[in-house]
Amino acid sequence: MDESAKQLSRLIENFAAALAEYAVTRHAEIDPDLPERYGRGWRSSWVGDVKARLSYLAQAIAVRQPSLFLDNLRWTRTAFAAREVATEDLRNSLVALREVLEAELPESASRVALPYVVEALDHLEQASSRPPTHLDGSAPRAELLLRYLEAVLEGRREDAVRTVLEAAEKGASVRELYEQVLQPAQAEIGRMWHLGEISIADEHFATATAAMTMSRLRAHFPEPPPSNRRMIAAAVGGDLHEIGVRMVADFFEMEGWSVYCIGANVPVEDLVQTVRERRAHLLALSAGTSLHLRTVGEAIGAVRADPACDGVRILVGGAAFAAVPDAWKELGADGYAGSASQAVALAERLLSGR
Ligand code: B12
Repeated sequence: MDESAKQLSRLIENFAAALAEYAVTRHAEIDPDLPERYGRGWRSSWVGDVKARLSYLAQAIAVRQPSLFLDNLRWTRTAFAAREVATEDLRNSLVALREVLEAELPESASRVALPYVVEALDHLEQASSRPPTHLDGSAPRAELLLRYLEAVLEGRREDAVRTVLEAAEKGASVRELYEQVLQPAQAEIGRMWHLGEISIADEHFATATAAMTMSRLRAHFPEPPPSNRRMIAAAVGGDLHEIGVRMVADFFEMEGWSVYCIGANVPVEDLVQTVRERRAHLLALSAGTSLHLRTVGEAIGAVRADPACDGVRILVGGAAFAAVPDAWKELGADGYAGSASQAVALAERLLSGR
């Protein structure tokens, strides 16, 4: 990662609370009706929102991808629209933020940061704001996916789990059930949450059901081929998404690898220590949102800096990379894969030097 981009990214994050306060004050000057329209708590909710936006800006700067900030703005616009918040309010908030960054950041910093905000402002209203569904009637196992999702959304956990287990008993492979049922079901849950169609509680219920289904599918893992490869799978510190990283780990396990999956939210020091102690051939690092991209880069830097970790290959993945699949290069990884099955294929290729 570029050192000056990393420093600016940290600077913005460290001052996000103060910058957000200034930006909200300025927003209310631009639009004096704002407090009245949003009522009690208007200030704290806008400050929270702008603070989050600054964190996304900081991440976009860390990986030097303005499109990432624009992607977050579009994401916010969609979430706002679903909750009847006018895009005009988002635009004014962004205009206020631009002015505050210009006034408060040192000149050398605002020269880098401002184009990100200006580009986002220029393109905010372009492109459809409604994310497409992940349910594709012509996809393999579409009907099973629907039955599983319906049971989850109706709160029938055991029915949901059984639906998938029965398919496994009838011969469906665990790999297919992971990638054709559980993953799109979770993605659809995320889309529905984004659009305000389901609550956080519904998402938590769905995620726990997916985790439970995965655990029960272990009984259906195929006999693995022999392998002497070792891998570690983890999601970086601060990232709470754990299903993806577990899924990746399980795919490697099914290929016979010796797998040490340490799940979500792993601090950098523990990651380095684990790679060192386990003499892993591969480290699979996951990030569920773009809020954790810089940490991915820092974790990779720390592993690379430890001579005892020499030779370990590092793959990155997770929903954070959906909008910036090339960011792995800036972060210093050896590669990126968009799915667990692609991760296995890429790892085999990297380790056999092909
Ligand atoms: C469940 C969930 C949560 C749960 C996670 C709980 C848990 N125990 O895991 C909770 C509630 C904590 C959560 C919180 C947040 N979430 Co969330 N979450 C999800 C959701 C709905 C499902 C995640 C999941 O289980 N996916 C299923 C797995 C199998 O898919 P996957 O992770 O993509 O993994 C596959 C591939 O990506 C790949 N892969 C994954 N890791 C790796 C690693 C390597 C090395 C490789 C090669 C491949 C690879 O292989 C996997 C299998 O094929 C997603 C929606 C989605 N599209 O995924 C949103 C989603 C990821 N979350 C999102 C957001 C915004 C957030 C929050 C910021 C919300 C907020 N404002 O608070 C917070 C961040 C919290 C934090 N600090 O991490 C956004 C991210 C947008 C973005 N691009 O940044 C998403 C996409 C929702 C959406 N549609 O907007 N979330």
